[in-house]
Amino acid sequence: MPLTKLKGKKFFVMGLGKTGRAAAKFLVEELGCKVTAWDAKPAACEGLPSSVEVKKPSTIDWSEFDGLIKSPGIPESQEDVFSALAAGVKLWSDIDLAQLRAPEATYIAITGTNGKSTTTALIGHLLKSAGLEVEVGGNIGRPALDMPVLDKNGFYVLELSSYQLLSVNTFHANVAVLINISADHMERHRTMEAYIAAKERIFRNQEPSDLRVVGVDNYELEKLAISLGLGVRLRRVSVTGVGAGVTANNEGVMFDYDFTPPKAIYDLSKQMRLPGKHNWQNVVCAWAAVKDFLTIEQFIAGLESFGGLKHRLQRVLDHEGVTFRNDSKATNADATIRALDSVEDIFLLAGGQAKEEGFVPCLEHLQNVKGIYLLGEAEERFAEELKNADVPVKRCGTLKEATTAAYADAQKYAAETGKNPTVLLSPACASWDQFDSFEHRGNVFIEIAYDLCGMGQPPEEEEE
Ligand code: UMA
Repeated sequence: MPLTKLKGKKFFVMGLGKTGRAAAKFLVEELGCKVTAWDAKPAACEGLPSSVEVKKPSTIDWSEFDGLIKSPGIPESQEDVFSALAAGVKLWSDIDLAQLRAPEATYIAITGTNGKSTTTALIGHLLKSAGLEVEVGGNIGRPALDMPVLDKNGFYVLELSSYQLLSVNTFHANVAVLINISADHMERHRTMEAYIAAKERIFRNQEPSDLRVVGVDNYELEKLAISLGLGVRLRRVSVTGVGAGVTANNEGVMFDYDFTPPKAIYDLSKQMRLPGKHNWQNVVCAWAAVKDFLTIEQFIAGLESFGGLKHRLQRVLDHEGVTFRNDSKATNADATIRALDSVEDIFLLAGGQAKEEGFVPCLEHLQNVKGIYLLGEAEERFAEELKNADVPVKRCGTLKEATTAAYADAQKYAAETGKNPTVLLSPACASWDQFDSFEHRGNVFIEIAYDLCGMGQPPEEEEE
């Protein structure tokens, strides 16, 4: 459908976070639409283009409207959304509009429960480092309509959440990647079947010649891969030895079975930026997604120059045999388990504002942990949960105290064993008791690490 068909139409924009603001601006400035908008927070309604009318959705006559764009976080079952849809107003996602605006570019869309930001950033980096024109956005933090328009030579690499996928309408991915699936966002989707159905929408509107990349290590996704049918382009990927087109084995060696005999592409155990099996799954998915556009040499060069994502097992610095890693994004036990299973000789900083499950799920994953340093509101609860663990636990109160104590013990351990221990911030907690956000907590940790090692101020990070 040409975008011109939407020119001058009447749209309601519900929720004025990043997505809603970018959409309102685009509709007014580029399509000359009449836009009415609303956000439950009064401050969010400020600073919009002057022609935008701000009006509460419950007071709206929906028969006057042609289209609705809502923030991904607002559920389809919300009363106002329901009223609009019942009145025949068409729901659009910003992803649909972004593609209608730049229809000739190539779209690589990535979803999954875990690792989708890393995979998205990695795919973007691989293509960029091969000299291609690339924009990276979506759930990773940059609304699709904030990205510049690319022509037929350009690539959009979009992380899509289940929330965003529920609203896509005309969007069509040239390459769609579904990495993995496990229960998440159940308060919104209610059942696992509904959650998988939302994720499956990434394949919506694809032509048989478009590419589907599916991580078949989950039984549910193996079933889904089969249901995509014969005669479509499908690359199955695995890191658990399941027969697939692209795999990594237990030692981290990537194989591509499209070659005869299967070709060993790269030994992932040799790179330190993306450690652990869960990251290997991201890399294998990335290769499956980009291998039509890059040579193996370009892929390896890009992989080796990828800095990793900030706050996700980020390697901060190495000093006198001790490594500091920032995994501040690990705001729940599941995420911390992934870190604990990926790194050796760990001096772990944990605690903050605890989630329902507390630290308990991590207790069976402490084999690589040499000491635990607790901080924040969760300190007492975590200390109690850890009382029978076979690991020394120190209560430190603050991130600074915890990092200082962990570093001192890690230095001692390095000197005694000759090994390379890691001071790992992977808190299994939200940050809001002592910090503004997980990003803030991670940045403070980086500063403390640099300070402790006498290395001055950390360098400005280049965002992928
Ligand atoms: N609001 C209402 N009425 C409601 C509910 C919300 O008016 O009933 C308002 C809120 O006051 C707020 C706005 O709607 O001002 C929604 O803000 P938001 O932060 O939810 O949305 P955006 O700023 O547009 O951010 C969204 C994604 N957020 C969500 O899906 C919740 C961002 O993903 C994404 O980066 C951004 O679009 C750009 O595409 C964040 C996220 O948490 C990182 N995603 C979830 C996840 O990764 O698990 C899905």
